[in-house]
Amino acid sequence: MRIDVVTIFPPLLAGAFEHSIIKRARDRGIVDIQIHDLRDHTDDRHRTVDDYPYGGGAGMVMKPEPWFRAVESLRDQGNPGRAILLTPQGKRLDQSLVQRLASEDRLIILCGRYEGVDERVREHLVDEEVSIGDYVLSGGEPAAVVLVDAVVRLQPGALGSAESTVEESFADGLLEYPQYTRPPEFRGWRVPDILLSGDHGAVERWRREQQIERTRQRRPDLLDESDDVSGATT
Ligand code: 6GU
Repeated sequence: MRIDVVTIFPPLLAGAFEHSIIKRARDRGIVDIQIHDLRDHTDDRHRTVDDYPYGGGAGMVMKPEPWFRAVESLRDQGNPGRAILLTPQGKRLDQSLVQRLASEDRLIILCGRYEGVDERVREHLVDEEVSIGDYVLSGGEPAAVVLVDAVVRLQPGALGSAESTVEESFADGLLEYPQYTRPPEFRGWRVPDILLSGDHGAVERWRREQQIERTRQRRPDLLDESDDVSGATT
């Protein structure tokens, strides 16, 4: 998969893609991630990317020309990809949207700034607008890190076998069960006996119950959407 990210703050993104699972996926050739500076697509001495809003009001608006030049120059390289604008006005990201985007063979991610992007970019350049949740970020860059991480870990071969088990259990729409490691007692707090029992069937049943109970308490909205949670095998 190829991912291009266009931003006015390339250094904010570069480091985030040089560690852990994303780095390994890049090293293995599973994903090709390229970061581009929007200002390289301006033609004035000050490399201007924003201007005052028509009609007045606070804040600046990102100009259309640099975005069109940047994305069109990337598309000239062949594969048009899917252009995604990161904005709080977009569709809210969830795992099913991540899965759909992960199945594209190229994404071009545009990091908008919070105050706004000229509407012609949305209407005539971008294929889709995405938000990562109902809160305000100063720009799309942290959202790009979130989106790229979520998409890359779904690429075949990106995860080791230990990591992919975790992925499966969120895929059923439930929160994770409580995890423990050694020591068996820490400051008087003991690991639940059942986990030390060696009874694998009992451990599995306990974990399932914990997942359901934890989801009921913290995220009842997920239970409505999740498939049959009974664990029954007909
Ligand atoms: Cl994608 N951008 C900004 N600026 N704020 C956000 C967001 C994106 N998603 C949630 N808040």
